[in-house]
Amino acid sequence: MKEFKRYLITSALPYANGPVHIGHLAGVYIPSDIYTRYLRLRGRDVISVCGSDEHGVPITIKARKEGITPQQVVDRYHEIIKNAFAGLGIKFDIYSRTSSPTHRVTASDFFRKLYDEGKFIEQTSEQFYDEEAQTFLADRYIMGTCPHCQNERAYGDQCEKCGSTLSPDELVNPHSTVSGAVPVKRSTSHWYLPLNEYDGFLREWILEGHKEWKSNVYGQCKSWLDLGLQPRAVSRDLDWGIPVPVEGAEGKVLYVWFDAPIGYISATKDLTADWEKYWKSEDTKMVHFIGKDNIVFHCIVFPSMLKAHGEYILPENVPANEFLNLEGDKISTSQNWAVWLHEYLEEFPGKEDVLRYVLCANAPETKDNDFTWKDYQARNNNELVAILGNFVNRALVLTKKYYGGVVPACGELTDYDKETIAELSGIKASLEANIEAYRFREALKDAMNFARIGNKYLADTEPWKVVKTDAERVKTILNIALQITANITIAIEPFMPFSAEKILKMLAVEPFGWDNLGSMSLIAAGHTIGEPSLLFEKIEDDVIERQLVKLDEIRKARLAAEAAQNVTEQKAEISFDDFQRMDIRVSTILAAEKVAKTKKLLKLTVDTGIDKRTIVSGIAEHFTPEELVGRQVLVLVNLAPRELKGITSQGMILMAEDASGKLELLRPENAVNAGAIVG
Ligand code: B3M
Ligand code: ZN
Repeated sequence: MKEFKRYLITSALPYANGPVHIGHLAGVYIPSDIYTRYLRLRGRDVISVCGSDEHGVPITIKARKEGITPQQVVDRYHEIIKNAFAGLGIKFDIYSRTSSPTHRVTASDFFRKLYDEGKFIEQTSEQFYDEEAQTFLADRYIMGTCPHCQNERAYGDQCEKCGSTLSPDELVNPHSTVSGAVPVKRSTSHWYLPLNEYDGFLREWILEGHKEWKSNVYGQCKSWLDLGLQPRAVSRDLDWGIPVPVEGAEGKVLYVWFDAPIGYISATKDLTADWEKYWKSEDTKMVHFIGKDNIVFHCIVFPSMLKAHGEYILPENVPANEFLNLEGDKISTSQNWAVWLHEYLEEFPGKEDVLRYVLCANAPETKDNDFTWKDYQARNNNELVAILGNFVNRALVLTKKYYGGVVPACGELTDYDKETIAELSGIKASLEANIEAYRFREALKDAMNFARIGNKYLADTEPWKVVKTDAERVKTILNIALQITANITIAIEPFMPFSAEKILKMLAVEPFGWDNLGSMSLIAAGHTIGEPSLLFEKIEDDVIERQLVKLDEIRKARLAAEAAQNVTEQKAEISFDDFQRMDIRVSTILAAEKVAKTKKLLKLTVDTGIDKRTIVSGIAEHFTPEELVGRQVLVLVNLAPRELKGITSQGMILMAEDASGKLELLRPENAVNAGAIVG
């Protein structure tokens, strides 16, 4: 295997259109952080770069929705995301952003070099255009039915339901997500990277040269190549993004997937003046951590760009993960179905490592996985508290109790001691092999094995009993238990850095290097340890219950929103005369009171302009009498009178009700005289 001198770790740049959730963490950021921390511990030359992806349609859509500018959107989420990562101990050497000046120059220069060298083709084509909003409809600006799975809400670049990559032309019944309009075709010209010309290079580099890649990644690349690559547009007609650096390209910006991966280069430049040694030397091992929806961009598109550019290295590996679901449903930012990192950090202070542990233990490395709060609780209580926390606590508390915190000397070893030590010394190689092959779940099990074996060692040797009969023997037992505890601080650091630090403090020692892992002489006899405290605490049912209630409320809100979209079919046709026979007048509510012994009925006195009359209306559950008095409403005045609870109702108040039960009274936008005729 090739030996590399340095490592460049990249993690997918999160779109700054929303906060980061557990799906992002399990898929990308926890694995990349584990890998980077491991390399740092081993003393390797490693940098880890990330940053916000601040261009593209997801940002402009969010801005439109909230009535703010794209810049305000990215400023808000950049801060939230950056702080949340730091809060969970995800330690990048730089967390940059693609709206930075360095990035603008780097991405422009990259494009310009390829342009000058004739690496693009320019093509005019007919594209969907929204005449109402006066904008071309690329990517997420257009929605329609997925030709593969019939999902009616597939986007112009991707179907989120079945995961297929789409182009707007493939959508059935396309419509604009900006205005809802049915788009027309308009011609526009763009620059394309002819991916088809890179087919030979990609086949040799991936299919021949990287058979060791994860099978999900390799498989996706192979099927892309087998389907045949097409030229891919690298510009867009948008007003948010990096302007295409070519004369006559007004109104055109770089496609977000062209500029975003160049963000890895810009971030490195912002980190160090020595950036070229990471990007331009074959001695650098570059690894891209991403989720499975980004595979094509990192394995096919970006490498083709890098190849076309010619000065940069290619990734050595792209260990993409599958998806994490939440309580059985696909995580979705737009549907608010997620556990948000910034909220978790607020609600669970001090439990950063619990989330890191659970998301790694349950990471979707080979298939989609499910996060459930019950599993979170069980792993905390049965694994972190019962195994890791329990062992460390016993070793430290017993040392305090028997020796006032002074580490006892190790005496003669029994056969059982030797067996235990032999078992421990085998873990290091397995842990290394697993991390280096991106099998972090297995690696975490290895790390936890130190605690498992330690726990068993104390249970089998029973120092609390032996102390009454053989005080010398107990010194050896606790010396070994403390050496295991010291080993734990090394083994768990990549996974649970907060706990590793806590244990180091309790042991009152400085951090150890990776090479020390497996050593049984990490803590000298005579050293005085610090104060033991609990590493983890049990999570009670009510805490989990609260999270489930929170999710239940989100689920209900989503169902209501979906119901609201279910429009009832049009009624049978009527003639103009039928319509003319209805006399609808703007009326003012003069008085309102509840009808006794009913829940729904209100007795209203209204001024119809013609007369003052009584109307009984079933709106008591939606409005209080006080909020109605003085309001203008529309009344069907020539409806035959009806008797309701002994009151004669002379007309009907008009209102609108959606499928979710939301009800609104109709009224003129501005006040008019009572009696005004509607029609
Ligand atoms: N922002 C997409 C995503 O979050 C994208 C990644 C860019 S990596 C260069 O799925
Ligand atoms: Zn689909």
